[in-house]
Amino acid sequence: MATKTQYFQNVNQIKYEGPKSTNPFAFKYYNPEEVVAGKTMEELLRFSVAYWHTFTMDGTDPFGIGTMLRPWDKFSGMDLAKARVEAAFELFEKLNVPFFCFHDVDIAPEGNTLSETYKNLDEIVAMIKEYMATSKTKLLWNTANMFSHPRFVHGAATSVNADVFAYAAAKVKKGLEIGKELGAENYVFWGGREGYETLLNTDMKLELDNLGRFFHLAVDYAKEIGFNGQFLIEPKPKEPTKHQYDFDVATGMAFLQNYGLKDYFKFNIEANHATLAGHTFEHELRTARINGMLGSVDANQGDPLLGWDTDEFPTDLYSTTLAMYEILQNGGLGKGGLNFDAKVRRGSFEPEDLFHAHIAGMDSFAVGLKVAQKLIEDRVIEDFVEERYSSFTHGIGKDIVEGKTNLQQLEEYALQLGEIKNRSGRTERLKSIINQYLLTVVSE
Ligand code: XUL
Ligand code: CO
Repeated sequence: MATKTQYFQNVNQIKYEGPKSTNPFAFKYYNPEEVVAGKTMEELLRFSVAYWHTFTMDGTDPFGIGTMLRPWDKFSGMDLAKARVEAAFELFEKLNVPFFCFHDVDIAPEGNTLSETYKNLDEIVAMIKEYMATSKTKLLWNTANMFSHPRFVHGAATSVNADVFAYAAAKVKKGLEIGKELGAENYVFWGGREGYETLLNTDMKLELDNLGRFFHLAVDYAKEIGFNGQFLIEPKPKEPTKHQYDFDVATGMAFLQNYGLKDYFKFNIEANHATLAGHTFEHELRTARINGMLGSVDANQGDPLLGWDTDEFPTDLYSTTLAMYEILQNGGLGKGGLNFDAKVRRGSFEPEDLFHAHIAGMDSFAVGLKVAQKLIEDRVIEDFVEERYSSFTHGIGKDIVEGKTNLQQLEEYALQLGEIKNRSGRTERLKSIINQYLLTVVSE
């Protein structure tokens, strides 16, 4: 049997070696088999590699051309697409990740016609399926790229041009077929150009109605072909459009409710999109969680000094802790996972940087998981919050919560009140406790 081409010859299987290890190619905190909260880390964290950032992104930025050294770049066209599949499964296996994600255009080049594009996709999907048959790595989700090609200049489902709507629909139809073929756990919609530049040339109502129609068509087709993946909307407030319709979880929820779609969708929450919307990562996770709509996560982080979607690998332990707190309180992610929608910096251009980046991200979420679990086990936040809201468990508070009062009764109650006493929210105390837990878990 011919030996497989090795694209990452310098890197062997990445194993857990513990916090004292100085081996750059080892996990220090992510131990896939370790049981936390009754499940293994692998089952709870469900890590996923993003095909686009790891195998197709070349480091281009608005001021310069690509910098990435990728051994598969000696090929072009379909040969390049095939080499990327080989490289991808080598990396998945060496990192021991259970999932990956892709856009249609990441895995196969677009042809001159839609039929040619389909042909290319079919060939690569068959190859991926063959690799998946002997690999543990499954497809977390796939999606259609409906924002890069010039035809999507005015959007896809919200385009001014009905031909573009039809073309986008065809891409999603194909995407659902691919998702079914490869057993995808979810199907994602990120509305890259589903928004507007200026209201001066925009029929906002028609665009939103069309977006609602588009999602219904997808839901109907999924039912028709028996695709059982969870539909996910990935909110983002802006970039590339000035105003994106899926601004944040709350806006997305209102949209889904308006168009009768709420039962068919959950959210894929990306940390850097949350911060672009002026929220914290944990705010978006909480908003989705308390509404039963937390589906999956694009695990990355932004940079407050830059302010755009920098898609950095997540290394901020405070943020991974608060994120894992939400995820654990959600009872895990179900069909979702932690997808590293993250790219190595332009200066980190060597192939091995892809491993350093994923190891950093996986270790950071493993720490977050352990700290969050300990906080929950000790009921640090729960007890504090329960006590803080205790006025709603008896007397007038209980009546309010149970809907047993009205404005007149509340007025009578208020009139006989003396001086109202409030208690401290203890923000700083709570933050210092979180630091204590973080430092204890990390040094254990
Ligand atoms: C863009 C982004 C996308 C989606 C999938 O900001 O996050 O990569 O995750 O289209
Ligand atoms: Co994303």
